[in-house]
Amino acid sequence: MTGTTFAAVDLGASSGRVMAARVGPDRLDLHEVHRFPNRPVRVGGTLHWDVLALHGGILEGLRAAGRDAGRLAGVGIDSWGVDTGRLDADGVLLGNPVHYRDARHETAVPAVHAVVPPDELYRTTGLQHLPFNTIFQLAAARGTAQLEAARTLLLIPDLLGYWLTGAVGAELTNASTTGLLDATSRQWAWELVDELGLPRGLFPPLRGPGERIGELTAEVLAETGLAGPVPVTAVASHDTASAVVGVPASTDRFAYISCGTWSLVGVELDEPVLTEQSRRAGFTNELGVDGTVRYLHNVMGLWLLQESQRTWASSGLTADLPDLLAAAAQVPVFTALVDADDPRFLPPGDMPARIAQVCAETGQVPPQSVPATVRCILDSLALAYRRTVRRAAELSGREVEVVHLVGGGARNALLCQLTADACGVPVLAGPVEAAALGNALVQARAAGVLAGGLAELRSLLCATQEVRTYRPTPGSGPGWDAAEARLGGSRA
Ligand code: ADP
Ligand code: LRH
Repeated sequence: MTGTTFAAVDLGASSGRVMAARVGPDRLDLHEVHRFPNRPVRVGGTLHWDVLALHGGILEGLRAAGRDAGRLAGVGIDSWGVDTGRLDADGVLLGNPVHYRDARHETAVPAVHAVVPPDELYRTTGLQHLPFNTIFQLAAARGTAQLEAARTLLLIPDLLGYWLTGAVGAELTNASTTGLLDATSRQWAWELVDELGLPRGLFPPLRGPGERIGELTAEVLAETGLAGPVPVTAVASHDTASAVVGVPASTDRFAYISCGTWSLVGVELDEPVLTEQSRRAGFTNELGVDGTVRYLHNVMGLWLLQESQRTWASSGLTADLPDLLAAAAQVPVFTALVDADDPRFLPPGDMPARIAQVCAETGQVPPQSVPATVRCILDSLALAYRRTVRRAAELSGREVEVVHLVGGGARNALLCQLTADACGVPVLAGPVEAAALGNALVQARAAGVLAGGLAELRSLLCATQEVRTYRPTPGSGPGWDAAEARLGGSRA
């Protein structure tokens, strides 16, 4: 059977990958042609993304995809949200984009809230308060020479798409992570932009997932050895939005956990939920494809484990993941629990020490070993997933009978089983590369290779992708009820 090959570029906080996706009406195969680390760099006291290295990784990946497929029918890029590059009047990037984990962003929160109170912000933008939302990043940069010189603001996939095509724009699903998009009209929130004293000209025209951005420039064709023309499509450029497209759901009564560096936990809706209750519960209304709303909450995610591994490796302790998980499986459940969403876990640094400190503060004996710390992280994540899935269902009125867990975390069998036990419903784990699959599906539909809505795209996923089912362990429910009550007491 034949198929058409698209390059899906998916940039996560821990690594970037270029996938060659072969797509046809009955076919969807993904082949990883290049993976490269995404390492933030601290310089001059500021944590940056190495965006030129990411561009270099994309070029290398496109070259490999071309070698693999012969001819590429298109390219699409998705990445993490909120962060931006700024172009000057000549269209040149002004400095490296600052990482959302840099501490400077949150310094601007009080100033923004003094102009627009949090409840008003939520009614307009529907975004969970995170101290690094673009709105706060821009406020923190006010008065800097860089922002004065900036003429165009580009989210990361839009910046990389600009380097591939020369065309500027702001893709909608990712624009919905900025805190500057109106969740109801789905346009830039101009009143908010004016109130914050930001120049309207910074914000490029919006484009929807599936719209054509342009074609690879002659320079990119020469660098990659690809034969032109190669169209570049705006996919759901927020990685979480692509991952939600990539959920192999066969019912609309599902919740999802996009489980990578972050765990994005929620449901898919047709309309935003902009109530005060929803704001207080920390739920976001990001946009998805085909007019959907991703009603979700950011759980701190496998960052807790990644950053612990980094700490252990730097002190010479074993940080090999399969070994750590096997050892953690031997530690009894609920030995120590933390609120995974504690904001103190957000910045880079010694994670095991922070976890130990939070345990001590909440009257628990801190984990006494590396496996016990891993177990504390996994139990705490599963508990956060349970709380969030249940709250999302309550606040949105959407029934949930199954949880789809996609992303790198789907490889973590212990976490998947704990999630099924904690949530009390089956967990369907996989695909690991849901974001790249969602990226490829949106491109294929835009190119006319596939037709239909999300249900049709997902039925292709159901027919082609492997999924592993984890059922709740009989009798495990009461333990999780008690754990929730125990943690509830220690939550602020
Ligand atoms: P991101 O897109 O945010 O960079 P990924 O979706 O690639 O994240 O997920 C990365 C995470 O997946 C890792 O931090 C790790 O915890 C988990 N993971 C990857 N491979 C495995 C594995 N073989 N076993 C268990 N967990 C894994
Ligand atoms: C996940 C993600 C998440 C954002 C965060 C900054 O990669 O895009 O949806 O909140 O990164």
